[in-house]
Amino acid sequence: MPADIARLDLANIALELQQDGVLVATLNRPAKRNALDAATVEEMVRLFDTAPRAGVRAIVLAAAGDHFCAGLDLVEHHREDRSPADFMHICLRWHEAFNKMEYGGVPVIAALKGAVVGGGLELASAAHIRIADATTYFALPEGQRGLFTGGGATIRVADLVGKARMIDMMLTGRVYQGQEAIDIGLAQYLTEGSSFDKAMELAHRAAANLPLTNFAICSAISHMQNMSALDAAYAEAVVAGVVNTQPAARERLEAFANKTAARVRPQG
Ligand code: 1HE
Repeated sequence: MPADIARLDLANIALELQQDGVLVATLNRPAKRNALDAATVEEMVRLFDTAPRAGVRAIVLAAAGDHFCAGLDLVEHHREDRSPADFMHICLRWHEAFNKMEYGGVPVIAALKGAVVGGGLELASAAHIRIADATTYFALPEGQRGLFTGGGATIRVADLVGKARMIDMMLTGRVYQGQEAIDIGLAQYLTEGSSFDKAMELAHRAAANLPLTNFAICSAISHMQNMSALDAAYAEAVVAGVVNTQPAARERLEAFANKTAARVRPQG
């Protein structure tokens, strides 16, 4: 394991680095259904800050126990009895972690199971690929708890499912699961077996791409969504100028030119 990753020494997220640079990061508070306390969010800030510079080529975000993540640690929140300013700063740290995740340039693939609710859905929505299994369900119970989303749902969940569905989820506590969750955009894959196995398969596939290409895919697209179409087109040209002329791509282009590279074919 690269020294920078080993040095992280996280208590609530277990790390395992595989040979091809796929890092398995497992939320590891199953007794608390992986609820996000302030300490875990700080660990995520450090992890997603470090991984892009440590040669990590893809991250599988997994969870111990039956549930991916129960969202904000409500017990801690109750105990701390935070002021508005305190909780604003907590939310800013969630944004720091999730922005580093979404914009960091390393593919993050979330292996979802059980509850993906509240802040757990905010976390999942910052991943680049979400995989659900038969046990996975999505909800925003903040409305029922007397709370509001604070970890980016108004941006990312609304982006995935649309404003109207997000408002309905919050007003009524509506739960989405199975094929319907896929159909509305909460996840891109629904597996019959384990979402973790599928996440590993996709992570290994993504890790075989050139890192600079993945950097562009996993940061430029998100940045460009925040720009005007005019600015995004300009930025796209600049990014493509750098990525599409990288020396490491020449081998792949040569393989296509001399007909040794795989062709794109329909599946099955
Ligand atoms: C927790 C949390 C939590 C469980 N904070 N401790 N999120 C929610 O409203 C979800 C709240 N949680 C639940 O609805 C359920 O716990 C689950 C559906 C996730 C799991 O149910 P279950 O029956 O497996 O577990 P449980 O018996 O409810 O909980 C087991 C333990 O996990 C228990 O602790 P224990 O010490 O009594 O054993 C629970 O207290 C603990 N636990 N969920 C703290 N969320 C930036 S703003 C974001 C806004 C939000 O995310 S609001 C939160 C939405």
